[in-house]
Formats: sequence, C-alpha cells, structure tokens
Amino acid sequence: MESNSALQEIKDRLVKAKSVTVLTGAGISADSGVPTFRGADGLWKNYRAEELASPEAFERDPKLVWEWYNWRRELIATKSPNAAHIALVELEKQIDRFWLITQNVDGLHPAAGSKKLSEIHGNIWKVRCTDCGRVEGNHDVPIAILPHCTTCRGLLRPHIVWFGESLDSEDLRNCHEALRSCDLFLIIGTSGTVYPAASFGSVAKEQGAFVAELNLDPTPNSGLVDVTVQGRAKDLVPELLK
Ligand code: BJW
Ligand code: ZN
Repeated sequence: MESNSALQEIKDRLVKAKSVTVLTGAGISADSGVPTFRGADGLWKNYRAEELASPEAFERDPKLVWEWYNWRRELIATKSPNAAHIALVELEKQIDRFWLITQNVDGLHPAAGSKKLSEIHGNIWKVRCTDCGRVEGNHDVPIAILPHCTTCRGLLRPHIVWFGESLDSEDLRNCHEALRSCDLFLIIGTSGTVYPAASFGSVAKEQGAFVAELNLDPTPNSGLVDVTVQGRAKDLVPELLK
C-alpha cells in the first residue's frame, strides 16, 4: 500500500476506534536525539547494550554498568519530548480507552504528559536497592558511583529490566488487557526484536485488533501487521491527528 493511503487508513481507523493501544520503542526518542539500541550510535566504549544490560554484567562489574548509565543519564538529561511524544498525549485525551506501552526507559513519555502508561522496561531516573528492594526517584547527573541505599546501605541498581529478568507482573497484566481490548494497535519505532514486546503485535492481531506499524525501516513486525508506514515518528505521529 502506498504510504499516503496507508496513513489515511490508520487515520480512518483512529476516528472510529473506541479503544487504542500504542507500543513505542527507541525510534520515537531518536527524533529527540536519544540514540537507539541497535543503531550504529548505540555503542558506548565499544560495548553493546546486550553486554551491559544484564544482572550478570552488574554482578561482575557494577562500576562499569553504573558508568554506562551515567553516560546515558548525562545524554538523556539534555533531551526533550518531540512532536511524536506530544501527539500521543493528545491522542490519550481524545480516545476514551487508551493505553501506551513503552519499552523506553528515558522518561520522555511521562515528561511529555502521558499518564495512561506502562514503562515495561523501567525508568532510568529510578533506582532500586539490591538488598531491601526499595525503589526511589533519583535525578542525579552524574550519580555518585557506587550509590547506596539510604535505608539499609545496600547497593543501588538502575530500576530497569535487564535481559533475563522478568517484567513487572502488574505491567504485564495491564499490557495484556490493553492488547485484548483494543480495536487499533499502533507499533511505533521499535525493531521488534526484544521479547515479550516483540510478540505484542501478533497478540493484538489474534485478539482482533487492526495493527499498524510506523517505523523508519522495515522490521520483523512489518510482515504481520495490517499496514506499515515508513518514516520518522516525529512526522508521522502528529500527521495521524490532523
Ligand atoms: C525510527 C526512527 C525514527 C529509528 N522514527 N522509527 C522469546 C524468544 C527469544 C528470547 C526471549 C523470549 N522471551 C524472552 C527472551 C529473552 C530476552 C529477549 O527478548 N532476547 C532477544 C534479544 C531475543 N528478553 C528478556 O530477557 C526480557 N525478559 C523476559 O522475557 O523475562 C522472562 C524470560 C527471560 C528469559 C527467557 C525467557 C523468558 C527482558 C527484556 C528487557 C530488555 N531491556 C532492554 C535494555 C534495557 C537497558 C537500558 O535501557 O538501560 O530494553 S533491551 C533494549 O531493547 C531496551 C529496549 O527497550 C529494547 C527494545 O529496543 P527498541 O526500542 O526496539 O530499539 P531498537 O534500537 O532495537 O530499534 C529502534 C527502531 O526504531 C528501529 O527499527 C529503527 O529503524 C527505528 N527508528 N529512528 C521511527 N526517527
Ligand atoms: Zn535498601
């Protein structure tokens, strides 16, 4: 389908939809200047995210992992939500039953004003104690390495879901309810390679939703969705509301 008519089809579905669920990934924040994970600029000191984002990496070298997070905190602190984040806040206001699922940990959706939101991989501005489990907000840039819990002196870690770790069960419940009940499921700016989010498109489709993808490049989701539109999130998402 030609790009303009695919976009028009999504707009028509949006007008009729009673329930809309959206999944976002790093591509939506790329337009704010936050590097994606699998792009060439996703590297840090020649480490790939997969090598640092694991409980084993943190156990082996917590200082190295915190240094990586400090680099990212410094970078993300200078970035702001873009037109795509803002358009999703507008959509949340317009649609009765709306849910936004983001894999992004940069906090740009809540910064834009999104409220009906699951940050399924956590948030870089929160820390969690590895001993007592207490979660708290922390906006230090940079954070003191190594940071310790003010309650029990345990080592703090980022409140982020690493490879091999389970997603929060309440988040997963909310996501599955949002996938089950939506008429329209929009997948924006994710490579569709990390589970369980990578399966959300097929879950929504099996449950009867119309599934649309907006991405700069083709992805493994492109073959299974009803329509896919190639382009930048900051251009395409605001266009949906016009
Ligand atoms: C644009 C754009 C523009 C660019 N506009 N678009 C089933 C099968 C196989 C493996 C597994 C499975 N189930 C679980 C696993 C294991 C694992 C997994 O998925 N591995 C895969 C690599 C195969 N999953 C897990 O471990 C998850 N846990 C779990 O399932 O627990 C139970 C379990 C465990 C083990 C086995 C079985 C079950 C947890 C996953 C947590 C992922 N966390 C990370 C790292 C966080 C670190 C941090 O940020 O600090 O989250 S991984 C990293 O990837 C990050 C992202 O949220 C995530 C997704 O990346 P995303 O958003 O898609 O970004 P990119 O860079 O990949 O893509 C960007 C896209 O945007 C591209 O397509 C561009 O083209 C596009 N783009 N500019 C629009 N301007
Ligand atoms: Zn503690």
